[in-house]
Amino acid sequence: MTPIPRPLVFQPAAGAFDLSADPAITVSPAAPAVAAVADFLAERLRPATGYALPVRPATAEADSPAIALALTPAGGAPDDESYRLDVTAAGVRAGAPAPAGLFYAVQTLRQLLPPAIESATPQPGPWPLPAGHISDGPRFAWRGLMLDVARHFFAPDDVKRVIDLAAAYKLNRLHLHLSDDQGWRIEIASWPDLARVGGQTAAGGGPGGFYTQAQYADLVAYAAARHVTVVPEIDMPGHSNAALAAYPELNADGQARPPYTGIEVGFSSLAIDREITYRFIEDVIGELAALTPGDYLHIGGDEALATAREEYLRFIARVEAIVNAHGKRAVGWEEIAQGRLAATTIAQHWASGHAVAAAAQGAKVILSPAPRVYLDMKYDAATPLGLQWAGFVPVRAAYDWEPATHLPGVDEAALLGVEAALWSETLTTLDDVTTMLLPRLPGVAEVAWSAPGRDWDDFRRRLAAHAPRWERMGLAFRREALEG
Ligand code: IFG
Repeated sequence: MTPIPRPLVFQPAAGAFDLSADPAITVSPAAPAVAAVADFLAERLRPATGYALPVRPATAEADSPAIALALTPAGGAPDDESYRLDVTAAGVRAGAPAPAGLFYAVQTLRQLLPPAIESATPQPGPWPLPAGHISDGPRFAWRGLMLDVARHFFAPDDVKRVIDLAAAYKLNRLHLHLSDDQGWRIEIASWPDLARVGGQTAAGGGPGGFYTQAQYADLVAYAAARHVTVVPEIDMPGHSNAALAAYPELNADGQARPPYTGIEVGFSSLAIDREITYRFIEDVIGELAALTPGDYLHIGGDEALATAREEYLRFIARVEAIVNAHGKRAVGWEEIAQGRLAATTIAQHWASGHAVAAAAQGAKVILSPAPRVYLDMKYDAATPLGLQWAGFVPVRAAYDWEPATHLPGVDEAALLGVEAALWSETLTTLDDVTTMLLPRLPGVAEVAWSAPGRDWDDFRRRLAAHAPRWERMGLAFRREALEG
């Protein structure tokens, strides 16, 4: 069955390689980054098969059956995510110019095996890997998922399950929406009440929570081991009530705001005209940049309805400069394109109509069109969870659209890629999260990875075959949506 995302070139052949040969997983070179992919593969295959699948350096021996992972050709660009995968009755060979490509070859291998391979306990098998040739690589460099951990907080282990799922479908960005009106979710040492006070509650009034810096760093490392870059977002100047509740001095009137547990938007603003606000931002961005190896810091900028336009533009320009001073590229919701952006700044399109202005000034754009990839939208009227302000988003809506022509005035050259967004006003558990992500996220992943000219009927058949995989992974999903 052709994998999801569909590979660039997929040439099945007769026969299969059977894992019962208990092959070694060989690496060349025996470099840590290659061994890490081999270990990841071994950890995926050992539980269900019970096979040893030892990882060892490749040797000249051609006789032993092996799953060979090799960095070839040498000297490839480090951000090259392409790979080749060849399966014959004698063995498996994966080659890629950089470790990410080998990681993606492994994600494809998982899907070529029966769904039972995703079981955490020994299964009877057999474990045939169908023979064939694949050469593959992504269309877009930015293939993302945003998780809103501010409206409701999700524990680190839940976020790790989301990272596992995103990586399995070759997504490479996890945008964490860390602050909003209802919660501040990351410990900032120099402003301790942000987490201590701002992290105490959530939408609906339930318990909040926050990531210590150690937990955030652990999530960043966990994501990096799966070739996912974490993009942290501190939303400002709006969507900031949690910070305004923690520190009176951040409010224009010097009065701390009460914690907010509703789901309205657009009523909050940092005090644009107070210098303390920019010391606050400098400290927050400084600590977050130090914890974030990725090149990007997201400054939010959406729905700043309580901020005067001129003040908003001055604010965004100052915050962008602070981000750049810390060696990072600024990302912002598309409203930031009302002002002049730095050449490296990225605008994220959602629904507020500024992406054309961003592209017109030469900024790069990430597409997150709400009617397509806001996966907090209900699938249909019968969906218990989610919102519907952007309309229903059935599986086909998330899949059957073309980024290059989606926004007239924003052509492919301006696009960095595509990002699904999962806002959590109505989501409180990991099951809630995965029920909204599955089965729609694989469709968005294919939009972001695969070549133009995709076909819904073909995809729909491939997608149905993934439900047994999600079951074996222990993930809740909306089965009804597969019939849609
Ligand atoms: N829009 C708001 C989000 C969230 C969303 C829910 C953006 C950029 C509606 N801003 O999307 O905070 O409330 O679907």
